[in-house]
Amino acid sequence: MTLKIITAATIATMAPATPGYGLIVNGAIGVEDQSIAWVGRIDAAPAGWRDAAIEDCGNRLVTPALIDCHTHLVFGGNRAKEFEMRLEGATYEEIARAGGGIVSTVAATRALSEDELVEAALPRLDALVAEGAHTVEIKSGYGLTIGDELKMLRAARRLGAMRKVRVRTSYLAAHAVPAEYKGRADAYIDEIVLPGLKAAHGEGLVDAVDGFCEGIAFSPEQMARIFERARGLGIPVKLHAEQLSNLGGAALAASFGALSADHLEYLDEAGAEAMAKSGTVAVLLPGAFYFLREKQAPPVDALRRAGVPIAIATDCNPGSSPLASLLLTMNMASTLFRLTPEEALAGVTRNAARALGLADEIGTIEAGKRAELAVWDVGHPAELAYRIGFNALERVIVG
Ligand code: DI6
Ligand code: FE
Repeated sequence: MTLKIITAATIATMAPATPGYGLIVNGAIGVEDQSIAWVGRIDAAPAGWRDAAIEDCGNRLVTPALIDCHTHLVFGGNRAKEFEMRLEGATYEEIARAGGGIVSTVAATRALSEDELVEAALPRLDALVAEGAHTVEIKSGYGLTIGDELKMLRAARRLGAMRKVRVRTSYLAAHAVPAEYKGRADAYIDEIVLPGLKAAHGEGLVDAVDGFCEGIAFSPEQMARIFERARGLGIPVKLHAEQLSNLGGAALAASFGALSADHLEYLDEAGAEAMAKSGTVAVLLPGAFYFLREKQAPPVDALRRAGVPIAIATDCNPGSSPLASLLLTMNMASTLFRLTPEEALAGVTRNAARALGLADEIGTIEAGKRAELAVWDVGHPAELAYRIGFNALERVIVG
């Protein structure tokens, strides 16, 4: 049994019971066998810990290691060309309807082998890790055949083994209707999405089932069919909902006890209340809002009033959010969505853990959680959301 004490000038525990960041000045974290045994002031270390080894983080801030709970990190190619088209006046939806958009990344992703997908995604993962991320969710959804969806999920799992990060996978075959099924979304669901889910689940590749509920993608009725199947297999669900219009996707997700509903720019009061009732986390994605120059911000006040936990994530993807920085995501959440720096930090720690079904394991610095910590060269946690293009990470401590 190894006992270790980690000390720092300030610890932001993000514990829900403590107001604010759960700050402890001259703080210490007792770690036993990879887990947090106690947290408190160094001068209050429990008896029995007098001889523990001490790792002193000095005059720094310690937070929970960061969590990116919504990414499409695995894909082929990029969409810089489309970015140029948008600058010449085309909209995201127009490009999607003209056969660009998600479907063009599908062609580029199908063309790559599993090895090549891993190689393409690794620099993006490394960018997240360099800013203190230790848990990253990765979705499929650019394969859209059973084989290519499985290939993406296997690549995602391999990324987790190549770096010291926990990767959680989401099956997102209901991301777009591929060209070969144009106008036949229901057949695509029956012939690809549902059998692909069974195959991916059988290989242990699915931690959650996701979908894109939107006019350019799948209807709530179609998503419900997929969620029924997920429920039958005992897999939790989440949903891209209310990003470009309000189809009631969040309420649908909530009716299936979804872990999260994501985007939510067009969410209404009733949707927020449904999410609160089911404990569904709102995952806000300021990178996509910024990059698509959306005008309608998500209803943050309605979410607060209803008591919906708010997470934020990069949505790292080639089309709507080519963003691989959680620190910039925090800054954007504050500047664009008016989240407080404290809400932004909770959004990439405590609430992001909950959006992945990992709230019992990670996301706060509390007894019983795993010791996964980020050490920052800053004096106060508000500095993390405040700076732009500046990485104050000193190190990550795991276990
Ligand atoms: N919503 C998004 O913002 C991304 N996927 C989704 O369902 C966009 C993905 C892409 O454009 O490639
Ligand atoms: Fe997304």
